[in-house]
Amino acid sequence: MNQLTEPSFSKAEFGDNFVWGVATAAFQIEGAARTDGRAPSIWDTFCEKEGAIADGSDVLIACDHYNRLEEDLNHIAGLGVNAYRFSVSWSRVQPRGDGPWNEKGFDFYDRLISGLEQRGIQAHLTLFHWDLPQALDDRGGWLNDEAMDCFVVYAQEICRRFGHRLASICTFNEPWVISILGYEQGVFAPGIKDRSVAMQVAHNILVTHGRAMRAIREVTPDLSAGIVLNMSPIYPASDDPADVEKAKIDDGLIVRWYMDAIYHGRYPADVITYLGADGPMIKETDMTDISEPVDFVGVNYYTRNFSSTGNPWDVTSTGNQVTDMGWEVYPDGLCELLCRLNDDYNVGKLMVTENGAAFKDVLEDGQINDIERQSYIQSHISATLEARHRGVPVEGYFVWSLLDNFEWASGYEKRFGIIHVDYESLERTPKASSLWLTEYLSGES
Ligand code: GCO
Repeated sequence: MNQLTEPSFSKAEFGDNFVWGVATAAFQIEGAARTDGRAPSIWDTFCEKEGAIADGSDVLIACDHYNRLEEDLNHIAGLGVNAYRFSVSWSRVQPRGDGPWNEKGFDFYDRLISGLEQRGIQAHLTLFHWDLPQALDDRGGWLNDEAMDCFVVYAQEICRRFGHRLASICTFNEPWVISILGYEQGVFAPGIKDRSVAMQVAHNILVTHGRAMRAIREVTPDLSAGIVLNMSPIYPASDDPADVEKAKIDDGLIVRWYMDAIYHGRYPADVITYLGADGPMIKETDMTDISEPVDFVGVNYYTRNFSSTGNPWDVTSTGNQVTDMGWEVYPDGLCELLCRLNDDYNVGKLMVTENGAAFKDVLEDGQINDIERQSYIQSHISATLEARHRGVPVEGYFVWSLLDNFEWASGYEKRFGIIHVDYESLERTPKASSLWLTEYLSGES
């Protein structure tokens, strides 16, 4: 099962304009959490909460990317990718989430974008990858209209300064994770456990997204702008009608809630009924705001899911490989998902904005032979190509992630990087998967 399979695809088949990238997020790699005027985000606060992070870690240093920018840019360029997806730490450029801008924070992203330009690499910027300024959360966060207005101002300022230098901009990364893991399950910041709050946050984020889209277009009408969603195909765990129904609702909560709202301007009726009193309060203009047209949807795909009303699904039962996160390796799910999004929503353009895997790496004689990660990436590139063959306009693929990094509630225990990070010395060591990617992208594989 863990054998490296020969890639059944060639880079040439993707064409010359295909976007090949690696992805990161500010909070997970930058470190320098208290440097040059950056203020805390809700994730800094969450790290201080007893038991919230598996290894009790924080991001005071993380990968120290803030101080090792040039070295990391050289690693990105060395891979041979033509694109880099990164996020901006809002509280670095605007410590309180409103009020004064922090020029030192902007300087960092200016140097980052300049470094990409010098190396001929496209910059794909994400405005919000979960690190809401703590000062805004103190005033009610996503439940407060104020934070929503502040985000629009922040989006415009980023566009004013950097918009003309970007290949794309994304408003929010994974609103499902933000709302459900952060406000219903409470396992991510800010650690709230209330479904009605979670659904209101999910709604408010979509409204904010739509308003920000409009604001971005005012400043930078030619910039490709969209949103990034985490999605998986959901299957019932058995033929039992209760499982079938649950799978339908779970699909509604993770895929249709966002896609129906953005593309059709309404929430799925079955999910609204299911939520009952926990459904969000929707103001008159909200759905029009949410359905502001997007230029692309970014898809973050890692695995598929099974829904069950009984015992939780046993991930080993399919016999497929399982990653260190406990996620089944199922590349066909990516092709299936991309085809379904195209069929159901007629999306103009899709990009796979995150795809990758955590495995336990062994550093031996200065090398990491991460054959399982390499195979994972190959099989998902292959699935992406299959979707293109089936007519789906998927125009980019980004590996998650450039570096091993702070994996949220798992701390530093899970490694997703194609470049290894030694958290003592902060030394970077390219893993076999990254060497393979370089060879593949050079067209010689
Ligand atoms: C995501 C997250 C990443 C995670 C990755 C692995 O967007 O889901 O953006 O930050 O590290 O998904 O769990």
